[in-house]
Amino acid sequence: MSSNMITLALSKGRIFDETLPLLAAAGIEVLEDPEKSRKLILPTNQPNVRVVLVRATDVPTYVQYGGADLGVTGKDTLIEHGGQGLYQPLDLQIAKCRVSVAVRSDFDYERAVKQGSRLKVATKYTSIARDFFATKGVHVDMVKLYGSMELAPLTGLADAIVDLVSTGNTLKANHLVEVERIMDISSYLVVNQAALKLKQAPLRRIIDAFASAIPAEKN
Ligand code: PRT
Ligand code: MG
Repeated sequence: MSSNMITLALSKGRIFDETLPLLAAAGIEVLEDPEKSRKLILPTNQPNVRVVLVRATDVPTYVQYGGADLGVTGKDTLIEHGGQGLYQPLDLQIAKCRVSVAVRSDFDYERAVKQGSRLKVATKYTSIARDFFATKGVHVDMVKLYGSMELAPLTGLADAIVDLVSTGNTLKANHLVEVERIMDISSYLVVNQAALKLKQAPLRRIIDAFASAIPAEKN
């Protein structure tokens, strides 16, 4: 990789889509559509800027170890990763959702929590879930999953799930109800700390352009 090349790590889907307007504000246009191309490295209109496509959960890792100079990642993913080696200059206010506790509509969550019995929790977000239930003083047996958390309470794998909720339609479709809201989530710009020193000017230009293009908070 040439030393003046800037590599941005993005995941396909909502993060890629919602980052495009921010890139446009920096004068950067991605030249290929990730939904149509099988390429993992996408060129841009700027010869020294490229985009690498990685799994959402791998974005912080790529940036931490310098596989990418910067990336866009959900706060959920960032918390689970730990954030080591990452400069987090901007809350981009995109890909918004929340982390919540959900249970089957026929499960008495309040009672289970009050009784002090152990709660079986299935989640991909073990770190967020552990912290949350520890603060509440609720003992949990954690079941780590990598997807389709909604299935866990329906099959008896768990009493509760900790998962991302946006519209709530997925919960509703699976007869689950949101019983606690743990935190609000949005996506952050993360930058490799060494890259920020070595490629300060071009990275600062991108960070500043992103900052100027962050969607206004709507209330
Ligand atoms: O999908 P894949 O397994 O490849 O990876 P991923 O799920 O890690 O990535 P992706 O692209 O789905 O999500 C990337 C980031 O987008 C997450 O880390 C969040 O920060 C953010 N985000 C925002 C969301 C949602 N909104 C969201 N709704 N991520 C996931 N969802 C899920 C939610 O868990 C539910 O299962 O989408 C489903 C639909 O949500 P409802 O409530 O609108 O029905
Ligand atoms: Mg997903």
